[in-house]
Amino acid sequence: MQSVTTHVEGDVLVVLVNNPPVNALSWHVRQGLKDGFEQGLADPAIKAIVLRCAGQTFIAGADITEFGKPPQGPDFASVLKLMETASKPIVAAIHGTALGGGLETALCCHYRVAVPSAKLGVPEVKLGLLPGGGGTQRLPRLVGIEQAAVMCSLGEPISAKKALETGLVDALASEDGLAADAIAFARDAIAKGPRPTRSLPVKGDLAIIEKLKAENSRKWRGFDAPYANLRCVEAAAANADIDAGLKFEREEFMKLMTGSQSAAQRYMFFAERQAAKIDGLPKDTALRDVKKVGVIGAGTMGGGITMNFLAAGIPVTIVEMQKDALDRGVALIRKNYEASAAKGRFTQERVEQMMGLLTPSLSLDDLAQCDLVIEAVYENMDVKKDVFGKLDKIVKQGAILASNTSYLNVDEIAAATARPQDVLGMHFFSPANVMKLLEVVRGEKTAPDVLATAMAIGKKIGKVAVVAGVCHGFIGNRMLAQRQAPASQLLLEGATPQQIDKVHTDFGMPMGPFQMSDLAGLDIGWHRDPNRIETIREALCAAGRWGQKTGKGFYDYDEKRNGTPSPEALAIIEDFRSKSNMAKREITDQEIIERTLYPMVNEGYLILEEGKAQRASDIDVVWIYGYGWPVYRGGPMFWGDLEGAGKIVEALERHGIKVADSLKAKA
Ligand code: 3H9
Repeated sequence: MQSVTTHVEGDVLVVLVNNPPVNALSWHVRQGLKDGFEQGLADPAIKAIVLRCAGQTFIAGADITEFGKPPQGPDFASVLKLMETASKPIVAAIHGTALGGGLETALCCHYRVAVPSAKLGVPEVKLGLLPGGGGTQRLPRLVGIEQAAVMCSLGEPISAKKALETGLVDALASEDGLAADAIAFARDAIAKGPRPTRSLPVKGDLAIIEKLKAENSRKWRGFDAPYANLRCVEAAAANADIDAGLKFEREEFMKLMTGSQSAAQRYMFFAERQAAKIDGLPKDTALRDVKKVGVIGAGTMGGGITMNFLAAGIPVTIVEMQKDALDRGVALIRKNYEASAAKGRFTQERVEQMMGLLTPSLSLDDLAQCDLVIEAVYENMDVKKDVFGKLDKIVKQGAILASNTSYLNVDEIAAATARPQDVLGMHFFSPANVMKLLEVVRGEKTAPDVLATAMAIGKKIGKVAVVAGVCHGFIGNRMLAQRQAPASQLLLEGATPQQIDKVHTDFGMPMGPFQMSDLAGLDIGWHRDPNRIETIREALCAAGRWGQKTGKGFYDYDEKRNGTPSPEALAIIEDFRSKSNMAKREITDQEIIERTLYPMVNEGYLILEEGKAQRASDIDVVWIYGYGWPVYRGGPMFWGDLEGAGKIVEALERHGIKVADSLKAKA
């Protein structure tokens, strides 16, 4: 199959790209475009050219799989130049998503028409890049500095309607008549002639640049690409000569392209898509129908889980044992939705629509007709087994029974039913309506179609779902334990919570181990006996320092929950240390990395050795979407490779930590 074909419609040549799945600009597409446009320009009977795409979408960008490989075919810039300087008008006919290099190709056409459902954008920043095909220079000429700065630095696409308002497209075509409408537009353009974007002046106000930096300072912490995008937009304003701006853009693009941040973000793009694939499962495995969901538990987790399904238009029956707990849970769901509506995220009508899909209940019997039931009760094996035993008797055959357990053995839970093939774990992360990660825990007896259905449901409710095997804490929490335990040990040896947390936040994590403990609550799992003190955590709990909820934990908190170092907590730690006869010593930041992050990498290797994760990149997806590992570092496994297996093994052995065989083999 040829990826670019041409056909003549009277005096118009149509250049048609057909490179499934997303019409990426692979080398053979660039070659085809060059040949197609040259053909049109050389033929005196052709007066105008239309560029259109077959399939789902207009060109969705450069072919990311080609990055870093030896170049083939004509380079992108030369194809763009051929188009922009063409002597005959070229019209881009846009449907689906014109993204990145795709939109840049459209910008080098002289006119653009789009169907109303189309979306247009430059998402390169999400890959740690910038639109390096002239996007940062041509967008400010067409849509102005403000709109261009927003599009380049945030990477969100805009609708065709907005594109029309801003001048990015010249006309809207009818949804089903793009081919004919674009040809008609091209015929009209013959008289007007070509209108190269490069010939337009840059308009707009640079004040937007500082505004964007101020508004996004938290979100962009540690990232290079948003700032590089803004520098290029500034260069567009500073250089009336577009070629000078293009040269600057090229230099900035190459810096990002060859750096580790973009390598990590591009890796994550594919890792996320790979995670959806289940090894050994035929692609055409028939899924079970999930039209009605049950959630047991209306606490923070149950409520958050419920919100995902309501937002996806799936009715939920939520069950609690006590009326006041049920009422509280339902009221909280409403309050959360109303807070979002107040911020303008959606309308009050939508709030009512979603709440209309919710059925509160005090009886498990009301779950009988559900296709999927998710249990989110207290984290205790006996309680869970009791719930599953009851569900087995109540819920219709063929339904999927899932536990939201974060640590417990899913096989043991499944054994409480007579249908273990229908049981698995669906582990959401708190807050469950916000966090994107879903660990789907495959039990020993989980049926393939049950697993596939849970993964598909995850996608439907906007999660990134990852398959995990049964083990204590699955992928994420199992690795987390390898960070938290040595962090506590480092306190005993002389580090402060602030020092350890700062190493982690400087690394790019949203919070460090002790900030996280304070958020979760230090009293979780505490025996509640203030006279029994065997750990620093127990000493803090005994002093009423239970974390953020009591206004004090490892840190002191104000009413807005801002934490500051706590002299009292430090004194408690000092006291515990001297009672433990531990000598205090200087701990370096490097030692903190070696003892809290390297063991996580090591644990990742063990998880793979035991087959509890399908692939290393799945582990990285878990850490990026479940725990806020900085995406520009690509997850612990990717980062471990960058650090070097040899360096990690040497450090782990120096600290007396047992090293996974597969990590050792890599060193
Ligand atoms: C760029 O353009 C740089 C230039 O500015 C400068 C150059 C000098 N390349 O997401 P899906 C694959 S950077 C290669 O599941 P959807 C994807 O891996 C690029 N492959 O579909 C998947 O493969 P598989 C700027 C790509 O319908 C399959 O296509 N552009 C590319 O949910 C289906 O993808 C972007 O960043 C690609 N560019 O969403 C846009 N894109 O089936 C990136 C996708 O084997 N793409 N694949 O797993 C997207 O955002 C979404 O794919 C899109 C479709 C919205 C288009």
